[in-house]
Amino acid sequence: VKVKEVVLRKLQMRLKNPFATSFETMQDKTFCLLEVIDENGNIGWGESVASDLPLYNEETVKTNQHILEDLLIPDILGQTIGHPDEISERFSPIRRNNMAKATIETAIWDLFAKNNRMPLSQALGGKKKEIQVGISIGIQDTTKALLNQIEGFLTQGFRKFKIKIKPGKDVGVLREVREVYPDIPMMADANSAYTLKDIDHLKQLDDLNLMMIEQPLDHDDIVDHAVLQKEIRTPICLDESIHSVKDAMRSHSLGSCKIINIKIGRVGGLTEAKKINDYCKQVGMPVWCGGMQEAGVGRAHNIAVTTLDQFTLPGDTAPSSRYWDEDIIEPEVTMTGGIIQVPDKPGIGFEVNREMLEKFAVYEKAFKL
Ligand code: OSB
Ligand code: MG
Repeated sequence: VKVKEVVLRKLQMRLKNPFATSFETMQDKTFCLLEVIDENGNIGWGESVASDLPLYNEETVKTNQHILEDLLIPDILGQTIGHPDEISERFSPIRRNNMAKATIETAIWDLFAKNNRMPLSQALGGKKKEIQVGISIGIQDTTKALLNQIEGFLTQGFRKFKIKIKPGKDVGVLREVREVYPDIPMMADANSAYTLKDIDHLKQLDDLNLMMIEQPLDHDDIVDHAVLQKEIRTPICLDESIHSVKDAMRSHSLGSCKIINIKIGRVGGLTEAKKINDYCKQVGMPVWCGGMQEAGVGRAHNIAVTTLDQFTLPGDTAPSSRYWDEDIIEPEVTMTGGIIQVPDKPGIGFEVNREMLEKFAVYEKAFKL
């Protein structure tokens, strides 16, 4: 792959409904979308999962723009890249900024797969032809509203129900849901809303037959999580705390979690995601693909990575209609009975709809040799 031109766009899209977590309520989403063009005129796409405010991690749309425009784009422009696995090594002197790095890295994976006329899933070594899909449900004002949401998503066939929680909207709410739905595959995501002072409170989750609790403690912690995991039976799944395969190794040896949520952006790209897949397979730790309310390009990369063999649990890869009236890709991602078919076209397997780019772009800058 020889990189001839890169176009950075910022897109602003309105979510169908506001989405509430323990750290924010999001209605409008701004994100960076990267188009990487090679000497043959092939195009690769990458979508950043950073948003306006640094509330999930430290990155934002503006820090992405800085890192991409001033450092990463100039670094790859004009370069010939033999294999996308080289990119993460190449970017490693720059600390963190994993979401910015993943934006380019994923675009180059797409380009690499297209140049080799193979689906991205296959280029990554993924074998699944279809993937199981779960749904992430934001914090609702009332339990009745939550039950209504679950009912609708059950009808659509989702295979895992992840319910966002925070102090005051946790054990009681989940208990009511369990009474109505004794058997659904259910889990909770706290997005770091608790501390070790809440151990006795969190122990009550053990009666609810949850698949896991995601990131109950600090975003940067793997020590307290190990303490908590010894006290509760419910498996802990780490999200925010895992940025690399080394973090996965350390968390495994400390006993900080039993499951890992892999987000391509958070770990700096597909090569690192693959490494985590391979390590977790070795030690028997299940993984699944997390979501960041991506538009179609990000979701397409998520579908591809989910085809790797250790992604044994349904991911947060709900179809386009979950968040968007109009998505930026064609065809939209669709789901039947909780299953998404993995595309068999080259690269991410979806086309970007240029009309939608026109409609949603609030910024565009081209970088040429
Ligand atoms: O913690 O997984 C999370 C969305 C924004 C930030 C963090 C998270 C989430 C989700 C949404 O849970 C999952 C999805 O994309 O549907
Ligand atoms: Mg999470």
